[in-house]
Amino acid sequence: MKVIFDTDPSPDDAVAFLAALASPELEVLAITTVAGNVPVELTSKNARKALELAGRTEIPVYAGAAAPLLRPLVTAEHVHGRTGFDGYELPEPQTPLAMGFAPQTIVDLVMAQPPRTVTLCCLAPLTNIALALAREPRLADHLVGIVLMGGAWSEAGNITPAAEFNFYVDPEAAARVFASGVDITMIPLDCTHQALITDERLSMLRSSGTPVGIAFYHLLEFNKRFDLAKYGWPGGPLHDATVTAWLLAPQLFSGRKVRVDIECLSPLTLGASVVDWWGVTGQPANALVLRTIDAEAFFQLIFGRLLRL
Ligand SMILES: [Ca+2]
Repeated sequence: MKVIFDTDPSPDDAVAFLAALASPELEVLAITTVAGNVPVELTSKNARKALELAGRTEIPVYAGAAAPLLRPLVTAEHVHGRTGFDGYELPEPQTPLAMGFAPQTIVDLVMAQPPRTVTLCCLAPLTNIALALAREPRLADHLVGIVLMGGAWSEAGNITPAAEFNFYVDPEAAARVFASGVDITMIPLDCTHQALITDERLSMLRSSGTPVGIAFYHLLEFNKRFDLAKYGWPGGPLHDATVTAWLLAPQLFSGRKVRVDIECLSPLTLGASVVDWWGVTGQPANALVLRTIDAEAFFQLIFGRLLRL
């Protein structure tokens, strides 16, 4: 299965695409970066740091949008530190960025492949994807689909009481993606909040003794401090890696095809994903929304793959 990862690396993003690179089932065509957790210069740097750590510098990294479609950028240094990769010192990347603007590159790479052979894996605000869909109207039909981490139903929000971070940062982009007709699998907070990085799970990484394992032990340990203080849980969620797990092992999840719309007007609930779980609107479904995950099997799968690198 051919995939492109669109990402704003913090460590959970990097786990998602590195686990994919270690998986023979998936062929990663490119990594595209966007502003989100930190500005795009830093997400582009973090993506290359992760690839260099894993010795996979043949994977091109294309930088994309520096700001949301209509709004000023909101970032999440309070979670991931100033660099987005705080907690472990990785060397400055030596690999240059690939030439090209991420949204156009997504169009070019997907349209160069046979129809319905490429899946977009979206781990960040959806700015690049909305721009790509606008640049090439045939793109939506040419994709297998989009698998994205974002939104929430019963878990409501994490950046505001009503909204999840990726949708909140660029609600207009999210709204365009959900209105595009693309086959969407949405992995919301309802699902990722079940996938907690407990000390026991984290120790898998440290005890591996590999450079990748040690680095991600420390990077995820740093994230955990914020999540522990905020939620009081035994570990923080490994949000974005659920996207890779869905592609490798969909049997670990359950969900429902429903209508999802994104709030773009209300200041109070901006970026909220309105999930019609009970079908009260009668509107056609536009996304498969996942709500449960087998967390133990998920960590065995994802950390197992990561530690192959
Ligand atoms: Ca992300």
